[in-house]
Amino acid sequence: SGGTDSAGTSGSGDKKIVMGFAQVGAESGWRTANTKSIQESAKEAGIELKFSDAQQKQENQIKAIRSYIQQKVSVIAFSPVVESGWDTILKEAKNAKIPVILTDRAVDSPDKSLYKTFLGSDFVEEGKKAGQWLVDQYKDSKDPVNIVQLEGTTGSAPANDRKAGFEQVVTDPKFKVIASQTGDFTRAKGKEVMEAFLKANPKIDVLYAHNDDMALGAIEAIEGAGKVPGKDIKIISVDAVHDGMQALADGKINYIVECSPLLGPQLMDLTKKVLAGEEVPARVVTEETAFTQEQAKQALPERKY
Ligand code: GYE
Repeated sequence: SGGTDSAGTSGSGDKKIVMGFAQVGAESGWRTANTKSIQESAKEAGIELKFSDAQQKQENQIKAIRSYIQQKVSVIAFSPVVESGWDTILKEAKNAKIPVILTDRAVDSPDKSLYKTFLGSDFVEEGKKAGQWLVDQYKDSKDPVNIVQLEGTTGSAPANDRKAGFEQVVTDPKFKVIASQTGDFTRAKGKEVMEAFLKANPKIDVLYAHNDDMALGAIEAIEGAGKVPGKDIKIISVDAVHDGMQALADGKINYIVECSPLLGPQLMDLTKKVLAGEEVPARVVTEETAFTQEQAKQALPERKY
């Protein structure tokens, strides 16, 4: 290819690429699969990976990114835990001439020159798919439908967008969101918040959980309250990780919108292109589907996460 890449070496690939990756945490099955995908694909691509887990705290992610800048890595990739508050650290990376690639979650910085590209799902679309299933499911009913919502991490792109997409589609006034609270994308919190919802609300028809893990925690709460998940309370969630798909096949969840965590190979590919000075699209959207209970039974044996 020739030319000079940002690390100042010839483009022939003789200098090792070092990636600093600032992960959100290990909050869910999705995240575990995502981390594995990134680690495995870095190895396969011959990219040296420096990896940090921020335990869902923005300040830890900022610290990790700052340390990657000091270590003069070739590229920084990260999944921003929340959307806001990244401009300063992104400017520091830009001043140090280290390209940044966003994966999985977006930032709301108006200055798009602060990062090279954003690879990940369309979370609004996911919320719409979840809502559409609900609308279709209740299309012949005139009775009110009481919905509770378990939101993802407050301020995160998937929580904001999955909520917004759902609201865009679920517009009929018979649908009532009677309670909505964050469960921080974890099983433990999903269970705890669902227990509180059940205590406060005698009639809950539907649970919309922003990820499978919160739905799985909520299932424990529902069973603990003597109700049947998937029947007494219909459940919709997002991700389609293995345990979620199993619960769907078992009839405890009714519908799951897929969100793929397998972003590693595309991330390594984009990294090599960026460092070679090639043009990359500003936005790369992951391809996804959704599953009913019957489809989950069929898909389960082949699932990779
Ligand atoms: O849906 C959830 C995880 O950002 C898409 O984060 C990701 C979300 C995923 O904790 O399970």
